[in-house]
Amino acid sequence: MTSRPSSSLLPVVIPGAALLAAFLIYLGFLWISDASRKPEAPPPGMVWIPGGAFKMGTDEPSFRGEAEPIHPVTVKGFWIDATEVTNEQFEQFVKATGYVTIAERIPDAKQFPGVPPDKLKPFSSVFTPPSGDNPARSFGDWWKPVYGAHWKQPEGPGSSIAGKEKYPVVHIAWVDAEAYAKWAGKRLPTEAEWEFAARGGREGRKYLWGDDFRPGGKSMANTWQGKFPKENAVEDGHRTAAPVGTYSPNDFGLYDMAGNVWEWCSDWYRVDYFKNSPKDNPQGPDSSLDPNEPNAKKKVQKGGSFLCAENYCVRYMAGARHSGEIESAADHIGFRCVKDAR
Ligand SMILES: [Ca+2]
Ligand SMILES: [Cu+2]
Repeated sequence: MTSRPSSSLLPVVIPGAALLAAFLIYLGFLWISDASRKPEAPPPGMVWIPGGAFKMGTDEPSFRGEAEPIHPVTVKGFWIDATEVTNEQFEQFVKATGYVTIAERIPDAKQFPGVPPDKLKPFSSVFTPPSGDNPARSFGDWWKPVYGAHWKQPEGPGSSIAGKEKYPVVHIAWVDAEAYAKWAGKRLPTEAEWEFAARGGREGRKYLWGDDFRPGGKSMANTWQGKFPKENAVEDGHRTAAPVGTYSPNDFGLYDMAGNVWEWCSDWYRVDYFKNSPKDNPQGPDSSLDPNEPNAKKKVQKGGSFLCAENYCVRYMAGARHSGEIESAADHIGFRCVKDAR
């Protein structure tokens, strides 16, 4: 017969060796439960980003303080798409759900006061290099609203995505990206997660791959070479978007975290957020504020695009950020998703 321990045995003094053993078992339990948070099989096309600490933001003078101060942040582990969401992936979503993107919908008259009803037709913004002696000083000089431009017709009526299955989907508003992520059982990354993943576990680098923009003369990202917005030297081989994964991956194995297309994050955009961001797993502010567009509801975009040039935007640099109105799209805006471990 075995006797079961009675509660009267519990208060006995545990010898030091037993205490140590209990502690080691406890540590082992912590290790197992932590490891189990990472699913055994990677979701297709996704890469595990182990959690960690990093210094977020940049004090590069060209960004006029919009990504300052550089501040310490920690994120938990998560899965992230190795590439930007492609046309063929987005097409599966549309086929399955019948989803209609913002760029394909008739604009809300309330958002376009003064525009006559016959002009309120679906449109999106297409980069159009200014011609001739147009001085091209502000974005209105190169962003052209094009009726009928959307993800399936990136340059407008007559254009198509045939043969562009592996190109990043573009003309995606934040609302569209969010809808896709939900359908895919994923979510949009927080800005902190996105930047941690982009930096590839490296610190203090000017670019995601190092301090030299073209190491050994090799293009590391799809950006704009030459004088924006008129002269694109196309030294990297692509005038507009490039197929995902054209350039070398970062140290986490992620492609196009700099250049190609802008990528939406889940955070609202506030220019001053980094001044009081929490340290652990920041989720962004409660609402957006861009002093230049105080009435716009804006979310964060990261990574820069094929239009970012040394003389103009430079936001392919590590730590840079940008923002966009949640219902506006353009031909240099796409996204990728993340997924929590089970
Ligand atoms: Ca390029
Ligand atoms: Cu840019």
